[in-house]
Amino acid sequence: MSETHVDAVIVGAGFSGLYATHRLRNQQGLSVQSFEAASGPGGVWHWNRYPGARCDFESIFYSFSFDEDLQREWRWKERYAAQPEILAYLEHVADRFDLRRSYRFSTRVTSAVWDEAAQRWVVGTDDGGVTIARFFINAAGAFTVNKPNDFPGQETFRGTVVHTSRWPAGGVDLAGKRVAVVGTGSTGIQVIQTIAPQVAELTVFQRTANFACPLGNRPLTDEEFEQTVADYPRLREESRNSLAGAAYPRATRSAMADSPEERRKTYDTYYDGGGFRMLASTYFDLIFNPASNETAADYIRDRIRERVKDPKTAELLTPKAHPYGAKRATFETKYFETFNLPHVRLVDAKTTPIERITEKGIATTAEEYEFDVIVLATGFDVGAGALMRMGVVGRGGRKLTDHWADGQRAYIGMANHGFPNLFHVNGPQGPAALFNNPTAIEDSVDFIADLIAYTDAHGHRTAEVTAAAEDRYNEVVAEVADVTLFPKAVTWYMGDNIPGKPRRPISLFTGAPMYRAICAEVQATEYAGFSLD
Ligand code: N01
Repeated sequence: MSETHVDAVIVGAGFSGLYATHRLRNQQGLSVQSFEAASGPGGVWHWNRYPGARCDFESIFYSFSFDEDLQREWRWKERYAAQPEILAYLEHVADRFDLRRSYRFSTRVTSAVWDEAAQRWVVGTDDGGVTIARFFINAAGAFTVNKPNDFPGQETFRGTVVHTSRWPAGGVDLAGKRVAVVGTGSTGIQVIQTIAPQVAELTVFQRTANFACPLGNRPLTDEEFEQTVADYPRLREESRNSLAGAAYPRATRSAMADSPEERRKTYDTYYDGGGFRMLASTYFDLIFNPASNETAADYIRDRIRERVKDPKTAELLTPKAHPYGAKRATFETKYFETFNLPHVRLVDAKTTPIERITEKGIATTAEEYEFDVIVLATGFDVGAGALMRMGVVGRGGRKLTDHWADGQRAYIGMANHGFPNLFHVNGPQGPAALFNNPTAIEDSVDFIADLIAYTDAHGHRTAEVTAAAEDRYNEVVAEVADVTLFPKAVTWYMGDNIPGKPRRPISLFTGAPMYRAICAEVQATEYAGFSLD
């Protein structure tokens, strides 16, 4: 395959890569070569086809805002879209903006090496191609690499074992089967509540109970949709200036300022109100003040106990080990009632951990269980895991994996010293853990595109963050994390779910407004923290 020369290589065809391709090629007139390992667009929504996969941000927020016609014409069917609808939406975006022609699908980037003399990235792919680019855009996503398998013996299992993020496109036959689900995070909860009615026996292996709250999904009426479209300019503006990047009512009071009766009323309103409102719209200090947090945690515990009939099962499902919200908030639809069904049982994988997968099923330290299908909902090596596997080598032969030996980090989530002209969309230490992703992605891509335009307009060839700016930002991320309750939990927010991964906040835990203010300040000061040559 011959060498191709372009302005920018973009890796990924999820929300990030599609918008980066559109912005740089269609709006900025750059030549672009985009790559995607999957056979089509979609990113996480291509891979995560497990039963019940659905977004827990409302469709009207979890969507692009960059094109008014697109906003008007895509009629979301449900308040919270399911995976097939989001995938169809992203395919529509790819077609509508003619993005597919810039992509080589089913193609992995295997090397990306900075050529100092030419001031170019030399990008190798597994189809044997070499692409030379001025800019390298990492839009490969944060939930791309699965958590490594904890359980030996998987190859001996006589039934089917499947990780939720590699669910076969043709599905897995679960009807009348004895099924195990390992994991009760966002994914496990969605799978459990969805498959329970289809299977003969369902056994859930739970290590940590979860503060799941009702999602509040339902069909979106024509009236609601039309009203939203008419109101979009305000809603999008408000979203960008709200903590979670979605226009939820803003919490203005401390939980400590209310009486127990007033708090109960507030939590009653938002518990059933849907999604992240329970965290974002009740009290502003839930994630800072342990006493305030405990009031919400207690409320949710009470609701779980009310909903689960068997007191022992209810106790096991009641979270006690971490503050509410310190592990990523999860949402459910009759999840707790699932455990009232006679064919559903809960195994305490904390007290009796899973030791291995056997020929017949799963062996814990206490017992061996027999299954036909084992579903692993054990999560991801969250962060730039995909990029870490692309063989990235920067200035002076420095490997990105060495640069990140103590943990992944990036100045404003977008750039690393020693890796000129390489930018991450929503990368490590960006805002994405607390910021509705499509909106955060648009902000990140717009910043990168503006920086490239500025670099070109001023006759520079490279933009590279200084070591001092990267270090200082890293300190800020740690300082912010320390005033929150996130470090009090064992959580992927801190890298804890992967054995041996350095403990470091995966994100800047300020929410959208402060992160946006930092980026605006960097832009207003003509890219403070970057050295332009
Ligand atoms: O992964 P997780 P996920 N033995 O890491 C358990 C996004 N998402 O795929 O908590 C037994 O949260 C683990 O137990 P513990 C969202 O951001 C979004 O569910 O470590 N159990 C936990 O219960 C989410 O946060 C949507 O003790 C083991 C589970 O596996 C992120 O993706 C939908 C174990 C893993 O939970 C990841 O969610 C779905 C072991 N050895 C996902 N190892 C939306 O709605 C792990 N576990 C947008």
